[in-house]
Amino acid sequence: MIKVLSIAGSDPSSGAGIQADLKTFQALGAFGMAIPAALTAQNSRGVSDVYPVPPNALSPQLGSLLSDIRPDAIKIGMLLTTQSVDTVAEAMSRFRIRNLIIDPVLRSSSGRALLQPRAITALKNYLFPRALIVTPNLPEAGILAGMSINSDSDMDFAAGKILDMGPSYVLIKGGHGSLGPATDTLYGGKSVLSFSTSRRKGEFHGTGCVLSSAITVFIARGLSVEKAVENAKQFVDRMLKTAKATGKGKTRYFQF
Ligand code: PXL
Repeated sequence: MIKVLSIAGSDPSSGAGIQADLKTFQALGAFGMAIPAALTAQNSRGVSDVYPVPPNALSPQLGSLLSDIRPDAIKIGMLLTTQSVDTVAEAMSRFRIRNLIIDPVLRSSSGRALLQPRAITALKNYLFPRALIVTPNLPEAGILAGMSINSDSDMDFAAGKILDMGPSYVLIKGGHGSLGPATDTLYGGKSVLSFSTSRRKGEFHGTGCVLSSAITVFIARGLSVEKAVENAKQFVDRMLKTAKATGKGKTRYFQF
């Protein structure tokens, strides 16, 4: 049995966040677990509010679970506050977690801050050094590296800056680019690897959550980072084909 844990935000509409992570874990045959580290109010039209989970509610969830069950890999998503970043980092250190996949969620598609600006430094300083992979999209990579990314060489430079923060690998997701195929670029291995799938028209909810959760399952199974990313990217591409508008908004949700 492969056991995986998501520590991330709650999306009641369940296209993103811990709910989407659990669906992904289930779809890929793993035993999924989830700890909400932040809450959102949202639907298919976007995020209308965010609420922190205070450290005195987050820390015992981590301590109780991790002192009993050891996940084969852990995914971290939306954390919202510096306090959540610190609390999660402390637990990752205390339980010596190694297969750590971090999706550095900064904003929702609708533009809401999902990580407070002052928490970005804590994420970089206390969690990135423990990460096997971090998976920013292009705008997130620019913010993390403190630069604007307008070319492939900018992206290479930003990836170098993020790798200097301590993760073994960084996967920069190009889906937010405007032209050509959806290409994700993996840095940190012997060579830079690109993974391309055809660009699907429309707006999709939770793509980054599902990708990072799928990577987490494949890492938990013992695959190399390169193979885990390739398999996860193929999984997301398959899910994109059957995604459907689910509420009144036009964003499409994966149908597991
Ligand atoms: O897709 C980013 C994301 C991650 N986690 C939660 C979210 C969102 C986007 O809305 O709500 C909980």
